[in-house]
Amino acid sequence: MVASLKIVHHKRLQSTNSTAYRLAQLSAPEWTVIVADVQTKGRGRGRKKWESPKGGLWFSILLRPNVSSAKLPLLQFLAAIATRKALENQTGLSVRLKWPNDLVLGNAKLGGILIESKTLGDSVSFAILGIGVNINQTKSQLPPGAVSLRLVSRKKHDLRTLLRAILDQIKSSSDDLDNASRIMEEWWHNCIHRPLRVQVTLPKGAVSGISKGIDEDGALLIETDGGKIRKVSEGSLRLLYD
Ligand code: BT5
Repeated sequence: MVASLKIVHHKRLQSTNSTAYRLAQLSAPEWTVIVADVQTKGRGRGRKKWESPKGGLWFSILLRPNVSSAKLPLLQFLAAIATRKALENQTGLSVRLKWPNDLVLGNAKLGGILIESKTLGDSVSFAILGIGVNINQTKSQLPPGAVSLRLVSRKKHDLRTLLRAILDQIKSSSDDLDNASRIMEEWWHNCIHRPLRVQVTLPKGAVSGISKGIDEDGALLIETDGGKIRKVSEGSLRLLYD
């Protein structure tokens, strides 16, 4: 039996992930959800900034999954497929996925997912699942390469309804964490670079080739020009159209 959702709404926060992380350390129950209308220090991976003006959906879910820390990357993929499905069901728009953590509409970035966690050896003390989706922003409120639901559907969407739909979808699929191959199959099925030519910029250097799939630990498999399969665990991916 999973606990019920507790949604805590703020007008303005630095980052919903930071607030959720602090609450987790203070023993807040899992499925506490922190939402903010505006984030003043929204974060992406590494030191990247996440633009979070009013009009988008910025929230973090506190989870205490009973899995080994090796399974944490799966949570990000599970969240991506659940968010994708909820958005598509609610809007009829075709939301797709890009490795490792992007939600994409057309060729532009609609949203992203940021997992932060505290682990004790092999076990997970808690995980913060941060999700950002551009909903009602106009073009001038979006960074280059980004899109909002409104830009494509040409209408405004109700943030609360979308939040509820995403949370319900994540909650009802959270037991699937035991089924890594199913999560990865569904993720790959909705991936925009399946199987296309890509380049992944790594912390050091870059790898290019045909993206062939994702491993159960979340790594991307790339077939390089020499025919070898390279396993890439982190980096930024772009599609190559040559
Ligand atoms: C992500 O990082 O895509 C994860 C974003 C997670 C944001 C949520 S909002 C709620 C929670 N609280 C937080 O503080 N964060 C989470 P990454 O893959 O590193 O992408 C970051 C890059 O996306 C930036 O360097 C920009 O190029 C681009 N970007 C920034 N803001 C954007 C936006 N609103 N829409 C689309 N792209 C954006």
